[in-house]
Amino acid sequence: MSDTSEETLPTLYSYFRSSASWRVRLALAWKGIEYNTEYVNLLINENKEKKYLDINPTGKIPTFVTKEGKILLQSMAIMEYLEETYPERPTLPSGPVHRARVRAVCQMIACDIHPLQNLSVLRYVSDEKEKQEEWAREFIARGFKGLEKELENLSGTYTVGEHITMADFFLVPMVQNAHRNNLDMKPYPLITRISNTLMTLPEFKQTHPFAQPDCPPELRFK
Ligand SMILES: N[C@@H](CCC(=O)N[C@@H](CS)C(=O)NCC(=O)O)C(=O)O
Repeated sequence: MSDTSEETLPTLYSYFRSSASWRVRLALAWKGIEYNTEYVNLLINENKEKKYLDINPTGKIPTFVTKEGKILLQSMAIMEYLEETYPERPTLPSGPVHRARVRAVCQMIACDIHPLQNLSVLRYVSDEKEKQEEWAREFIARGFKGLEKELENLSGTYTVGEHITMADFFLVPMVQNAHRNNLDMKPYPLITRISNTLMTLPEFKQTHPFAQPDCPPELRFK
C-alpha cells in the first residue's frame, strides 16, 4: 500500500483491476472530486492484512474515507453518499421511477452478476485460469442476457435514457470484466454499443484500470 494521504482530501482504497473500485473512481471523476488513493493489491492479498482489515473488516475494496474521516464501505453506498454530498453533475435522475430503474441496473450488476465472478469466488472454484474464466463467462452471460433485454426498454444513448447515470458507472467495469474473461459480446449489442460510447468520454478513459498508477507497466495504456 502506498502512503499518499492528505488530511483535507477524501481517500479511496482501490486496486486498478477492481471493477467495484472503478465504479467509485468514475463517480469521483464525473463529479470532479479530488481525492487521494491508497492502493491495495488483491493479487498479493493486501486486502487480508490487518492494516486493511482494521479499516474494512470485509476485506473487500473499495473503501472510501470522507474528508471528515468517516469510513464508508460498498461501492453503491459510497456513490449514493457522493450523490448526496456533491450534487453537481447528478448521477441519479429526478423522478422516483427513473431513480428506481437506475438503481435496478446497478443492483443487477452489483448483486446478481459481479459477486459470482469475484476473485475470491474464482479462486474457490478452481486453481486453473481456464476453469475460472469458464465459470466467470457463464455467470456474466446469464446476467447479460436479462440485462440486454431490459436495456431494450430502458436505454437511450446511455444505459438508462439520455443522461449519464450511476448505471453507466456499473455497466462499463462489468463489460471490462467480460472482456477479461473472453466473453463473446455478440449477443449483447446494446450493452456493447453503450459501453463503447461511454469509453470515448474522458472520465471513463482516465479511470480505466489500465490508466491507473498501480497498473503493471506491461498492461498500461501507451
Ligand atoms: N459489493 C461490493 C463488492 C466489492 C468486491 O467484491 N470487491 C472485489 C474487487 S472488485 C474484492 O475486493 N475482491 C477481493 C476478495 O473478494 O477477496 C462493492 O460493491 O463494493
